[in-house]
Amino acid sequence: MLRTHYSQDVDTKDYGSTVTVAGWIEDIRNLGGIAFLILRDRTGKIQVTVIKKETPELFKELVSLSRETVVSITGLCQENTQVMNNWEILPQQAHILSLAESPLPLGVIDKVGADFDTTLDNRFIDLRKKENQSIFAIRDAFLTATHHFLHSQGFLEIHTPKITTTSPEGGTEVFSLQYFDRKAYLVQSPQLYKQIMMATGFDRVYEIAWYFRAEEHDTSRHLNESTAIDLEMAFIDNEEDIMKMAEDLTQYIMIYLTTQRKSDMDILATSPEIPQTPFTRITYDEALDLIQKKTDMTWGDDFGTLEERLIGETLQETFYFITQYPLETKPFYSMPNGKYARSFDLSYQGVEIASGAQRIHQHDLLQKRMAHMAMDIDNFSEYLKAFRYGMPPHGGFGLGIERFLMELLQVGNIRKCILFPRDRTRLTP
Ligand code: AMO
Repeated sequence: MLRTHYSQDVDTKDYGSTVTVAGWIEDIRNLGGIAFLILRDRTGKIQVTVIKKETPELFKELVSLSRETVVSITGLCQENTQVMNNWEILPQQAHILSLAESPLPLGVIDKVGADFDTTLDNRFIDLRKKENQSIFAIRDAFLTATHHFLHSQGFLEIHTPKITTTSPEGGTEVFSLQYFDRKAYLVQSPQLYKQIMMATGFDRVYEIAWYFRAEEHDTSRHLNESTAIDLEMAFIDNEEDIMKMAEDLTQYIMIYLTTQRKSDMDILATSPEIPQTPFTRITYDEALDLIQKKTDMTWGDDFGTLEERLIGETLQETFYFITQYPLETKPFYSMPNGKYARSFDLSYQGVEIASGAQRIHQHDLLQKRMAHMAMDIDNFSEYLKAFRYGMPPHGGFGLGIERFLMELLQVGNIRKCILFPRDRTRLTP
């Protein structure tokens, strides 16, 4: 293999021997008789020191290269406590693997930042920046932690269809598409399928899911294509069982990230605290009381971004649940409890990162709720069928991966936490 993982593969035993390394030329400092090339790969950077009088041809070739050119360099690995990593390479041979055009559409180490659209337009370069590499290393660890934890709790990972004929989370916010001679939609969430799975006997399932939502929002916390941890579990007593799973998962993820990804957290200058469980729970009514004087919201309205922030600021808690929402603010599948739903939202620093509920598992009640909400029941016949032949009590939640990361890493915009964001105006790259 061509590439050497610098910081992982080279150590003191290599001092004095010939090694081959490969990567992107981040910077070239030519001082006339000596030049320093900074070479970068996923694991870090190294210095290549080229001395004109020792290798004149190579010197000429290397100093003429453009930034971000990909090279492979073979040379002597030499100890030098003056440089990063305490060693450098004195090159004997170089291969230009891919010459970068100049000027770059986006700099990797430039001090002057480009505007946000330019960074997203040139995402393949933007992702070379170490802060961005850290975001996605943390995202990867976030998913690893999720898999560990949920498997330890007996969950089975599933994949459900993304092309469908129904829209569980509200009728208008769907992307439609032509499916041969029929009209179909991209799913807003795996909601209906993860519930159908509860009728199969797989009583604990989860999916790293895609959400496709044709919402017109153009905010720093909404995407039109986002991902989530979606889980569903059966034989629950009530929504409290689901909240317990959500807080335990969250705590596990936070412990995992702060131990396994400490260096990436440091790069992003964040050091989150491990939350204690149980998280604070306040009801919708209590939350409304807290902010009553600061908002003109009335009972039955859903909390918006502003209200969520106000509640967060007033409560002074990192993670907390808001429970018992008015039934009419929640989707048809939420289990009623008088005029409330057995539902909850999980907030992180005043931003909703997850929502969940105990679901209605009784066929007739479900049909009644759908009729009450003026839904086209025929359209949901396949879903409803799963409730007629043995459906245990169940519930679950969906936790937005980008929302969680955005709050955890305090990056200010959700688009930074997904590789190629899709928003109101952005469909490329
Ligand atoms: P909900 O619609 O609240 O619930 O979504 C769950 C979580 O997904 C994230 N999320 C989004 N993130 C970025 N951009 C968006 N447009 C977006 N929409 C949602 C949020 C949110 O808390 N089926 C239910 C979940 C369940 O009850 O199991 C659902 O989809 O973090």
